[in-house]
Amino acid sequence: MDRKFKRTLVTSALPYANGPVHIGHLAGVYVPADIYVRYLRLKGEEVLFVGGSDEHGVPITIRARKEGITPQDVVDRYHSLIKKSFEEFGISFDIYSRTTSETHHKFAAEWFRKLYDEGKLVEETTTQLYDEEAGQFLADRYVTGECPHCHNEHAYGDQCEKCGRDLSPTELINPRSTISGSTPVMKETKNWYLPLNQYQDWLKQWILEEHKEWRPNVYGQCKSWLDMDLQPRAMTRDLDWGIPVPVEGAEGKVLYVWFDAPIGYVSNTVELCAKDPAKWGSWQKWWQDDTTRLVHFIGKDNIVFHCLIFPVMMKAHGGYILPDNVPSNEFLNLEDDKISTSRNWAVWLNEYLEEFPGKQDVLRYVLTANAPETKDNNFTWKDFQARNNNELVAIFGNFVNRAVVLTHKYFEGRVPAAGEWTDYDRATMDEFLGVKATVEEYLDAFRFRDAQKEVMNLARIGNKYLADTEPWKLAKTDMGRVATIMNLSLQIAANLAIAFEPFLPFSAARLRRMLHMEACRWDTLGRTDLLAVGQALEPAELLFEKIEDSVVEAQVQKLLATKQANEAAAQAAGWQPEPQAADIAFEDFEKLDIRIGTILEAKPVPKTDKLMELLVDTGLDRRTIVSGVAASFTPEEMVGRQVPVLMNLAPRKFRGIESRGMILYATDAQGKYVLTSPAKKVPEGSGLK
Ligand code: B3M
Ligand code: ZN
Repeated sequence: MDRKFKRTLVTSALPYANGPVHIGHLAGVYVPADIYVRYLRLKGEEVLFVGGSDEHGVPITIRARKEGITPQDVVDRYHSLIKKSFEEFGISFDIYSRTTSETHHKFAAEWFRKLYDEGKLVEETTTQLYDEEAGQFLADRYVTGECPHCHNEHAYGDQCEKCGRDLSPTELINPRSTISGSTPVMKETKNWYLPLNQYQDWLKQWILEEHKEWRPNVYGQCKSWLDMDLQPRAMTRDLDWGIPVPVEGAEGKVLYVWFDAPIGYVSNTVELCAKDPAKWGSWQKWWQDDTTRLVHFIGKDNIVFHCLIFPVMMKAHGGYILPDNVPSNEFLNLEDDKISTSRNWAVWLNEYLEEFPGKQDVLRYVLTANAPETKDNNFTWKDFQARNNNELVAIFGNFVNRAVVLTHKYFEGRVPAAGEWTDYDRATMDEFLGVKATVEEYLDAFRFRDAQKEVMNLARIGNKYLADTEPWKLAKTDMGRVATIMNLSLQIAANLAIAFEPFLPFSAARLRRMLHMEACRWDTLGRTDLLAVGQALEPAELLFEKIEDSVVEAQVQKLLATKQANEAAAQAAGWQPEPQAADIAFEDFEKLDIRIGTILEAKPVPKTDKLMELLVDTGLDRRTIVSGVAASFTPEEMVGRQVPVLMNLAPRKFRGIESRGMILYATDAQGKYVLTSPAKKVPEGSGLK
């Protein structure tokens, strides 16, 4: 750590309490943050890891309205679900609180009030869409209408989901309120703005000059914002869910969610320090003392808020330290497709644990191995399986297992004393020593995937050492040599228990129990005396188990089903009925003889994939009808059904089969046929009138 710093404060983005968390969240923010704080703690540094749920904002109110419950119900449900998921995955927050807490409401309101009193906010009146029936201004998502670009009728006030363009609610053609369905009117409203423009030069100096070391994606995004003229941004909203604006005449207004959410990092610290001041000291020590180093872990869509807006809020308030770094990740895709909550295209953490109980570390490992650190990355179930089977099982797990099993076999489960090292032993240990420095270098630079790869290399070194020295062959002739090999192998295993702790905390803890290691300190990494001679080991236990093809195949099938459901829904949304046909005379209608018949037999016509040969009881006769529906139904679905038959269609031949008449079906949005039957059974041959 840089000398001027004495401690590190790590924050990770506060997820919206609007749905469960998925692998994208974990990969982008929480696993890297957790690796980092575990590493610092292992080094004995003073560190505080703050998390919490973001419980305000419009999407929460929309979900509540949709489900007919209150926003408080929504956030209560998801806050506990999210908190539980994080605990289960070993994300080791020192505090995980929520922005609906009393402490937070008070703290955020005071912050706003201070800026207001000191004239640091700009008051402005604008006209916005207003729902007169509901008596409420409409946030962007509360307005729908026709997209001016692609003419999708269901575009939202901020975005058209069909063509993907950003919109403003006033651009919509025929805007409608989603609350009452009425047409909104334009109405004046007063809000308070943070004049980002006044801080532009300061931001340029601070980021573009003084933080060139930030990740290129973060620095680049900041630069593109700062190359444009920053605009004042409204810090209040006309909404009834959030923290009331603490100013006279601001009834019905709340703080903008992005004003209060980052303050949540501070108020959660306030809450923790009040709870246990002996352990944590004052919250000011963490936020207002420039010997504290602040690091924000976030996803790339949060960069502007953490690098520009929150720093301006802190600067305007005064007294606060600024982030030293903002390691932000790109996005993780799932099976080559963007993760999406609304399309249910995700692996939800709670579901994962139901299907892979006890396999938290496997997911942590795979997500770090594919961490989207410099570009968007992809999660696939095949890769998940391969990394588990070929790396965790075959390298790390296998090595540890062999080391412990052989020690039980030859030395009654006690660490044997090493004799003289050979050159090969020495070369192995030298290779091993280099790993520590490399892992540290990567972790200090927030390069977690490279760091984890190095640690896995350590296990590889151990595995190779055992394979090359083959102690099981020496056991008959040279037990002295076997003792040395097993001693060194166990020391390598003990090193792995330390080095993997930030990445795979559950497996590392199990390994430490197996080896009876009490201490786990980073600075002992690389030593070959971590386990004392004579120390007893627990019986060997497998750290990882193979994942079979059928298991990942089931996951792929589950996603496939989601995809099909999504496609069907999308087609249904875009489906348009055919325009009405030209008028016909009643006499023309009377010419059609349509009756109900029962399908007696059905069989596909050989060498076609479309045609089905049906035998139908029409009441007048039993006749053959050929129908082009083989892609829509199986014979079993058809036999026994009553269907409308157009009786007097002139006979036609299909593949040599004479078809007399035609069966009538409905079609769904995908163009598939749907059987249509009378609501109750009727006699065969009864006419449709
Ligand atoms: N709630 C946004 C997000 O999940 C958000 C982060 C707040 S961090 C202060 O993208
Ligand atoms: Zn559009």
